[in-house]
Amino acid sequence: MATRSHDSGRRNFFKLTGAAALGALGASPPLRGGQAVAKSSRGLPPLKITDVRVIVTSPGRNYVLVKILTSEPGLYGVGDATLNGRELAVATALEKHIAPLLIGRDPDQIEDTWQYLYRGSYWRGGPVQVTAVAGVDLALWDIKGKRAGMPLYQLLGGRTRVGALAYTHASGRDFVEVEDAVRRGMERGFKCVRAQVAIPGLEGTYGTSARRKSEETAGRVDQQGELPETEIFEPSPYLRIVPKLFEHLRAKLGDEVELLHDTHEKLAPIQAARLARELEPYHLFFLEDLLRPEHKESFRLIRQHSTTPLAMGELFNSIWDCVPLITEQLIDYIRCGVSHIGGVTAARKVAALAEAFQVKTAWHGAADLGPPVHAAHVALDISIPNFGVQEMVFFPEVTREVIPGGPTFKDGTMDVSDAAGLGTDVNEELAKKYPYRRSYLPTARRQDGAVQDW
Ligand code: CS2
Ligand code: MG
Repeated sequence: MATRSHDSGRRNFFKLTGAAALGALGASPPLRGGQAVAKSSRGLPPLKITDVRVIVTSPGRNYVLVKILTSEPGLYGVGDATLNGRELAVATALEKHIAPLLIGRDPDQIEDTWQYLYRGSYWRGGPVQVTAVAGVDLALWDIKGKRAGMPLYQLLGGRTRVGALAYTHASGRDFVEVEDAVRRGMERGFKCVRAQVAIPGLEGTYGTSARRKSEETAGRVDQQGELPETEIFEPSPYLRIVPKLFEHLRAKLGDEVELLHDTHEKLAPIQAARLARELEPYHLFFLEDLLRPEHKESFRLIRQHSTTPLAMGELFNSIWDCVPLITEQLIDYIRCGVSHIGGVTAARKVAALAEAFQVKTAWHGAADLGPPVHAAHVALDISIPNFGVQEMVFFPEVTREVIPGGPTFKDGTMDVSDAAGLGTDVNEELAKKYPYRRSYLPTARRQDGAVQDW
């Protein structure tokens, strides 16, 4: 019975390779005769995750940060896992469900950890789980960069450009206010400006704050109420006013400045097709989030009627959400937020998929994504071939004190330093001074009371 001895030999082989595989993947193999398989890369000692701290703080607005500590004294990584209006759901997922899985793991095994957390949870996907995984992923890339003594963009393949073209926000209660705000953005060096105008007669319009001048709100998601404010939206007045806004801006500002607009998921497919076509004469850089994320197939209808460049994706939570729009080239810019798509590990795959279909990146860079995410955005932007444009915000001083570091802005472009890792950090002591405050994004309804996407 040769096979049997062979069988026992084969069984031993699989047992041995299994243990070795486990060892290699950061989960410490059962000790055999007291000898664990020591693993080192480039002579670096094996590393273990020793602690995971979830920091919920509110310097200016709520943020959730993940600090991963390792067995190497002083070596830690910081990631951001902020999900506006659902911060504590993500923090709890991290503290109660994910952190216990990380202790003892090898932080070097970023891809395996991503797969383990995403697929290993069986119930996969969705903004809460994916944002939690992204927070861990960002912290692990931060650690790997510090370990390698390299900034993230170098780990991702080095520079493909000197800086990332950035855009800012301009908004106003009327055309003149928006025009002035765009001019202020241009005076600050921006070559690309997103323009939003209030809809007369309607209570609150996305991207426009009745109370403040636009750049004070630039990127800032107004510190929202303890309970959601309700805005009223009607598509007809919106569809009438937006083309007129861009007609006014082109007449006053000329064609040099690149203009963008965010419809914020508010229209039905044929309304979106009409708006995209009526904006054609004003050559927008892109028109963003025309439809709800559930209506991806309806982008075909918009493409049939218009050549206005389209951007979509900040509500996507996985590369699989992006596949149909990218592979059918139904959009020109993919707009995921790195912390909402699953971190650097997921975002670089989205960028690679997009490259193959001539789709560019325009990562979602609003103020409710923390500085570590913005640092990751720019590291990707300056190291991929298919970068399009980067949304940016100026974080208030209080935020930068608690979460120091992050991209810089000069002459219309963003860049990151050569600090190892993400180049951002968290001041845990200072963070305690700004306790979490429950706050909700606004909601929206039609005039007849029906729920409308905000
Ligand atoms: C917006 C965001 O910047 C954008 O493109 O869509 O400001 C968005 O409204 C917020 O991030 C929602 O939390
Ligand atoms: Mg948007």
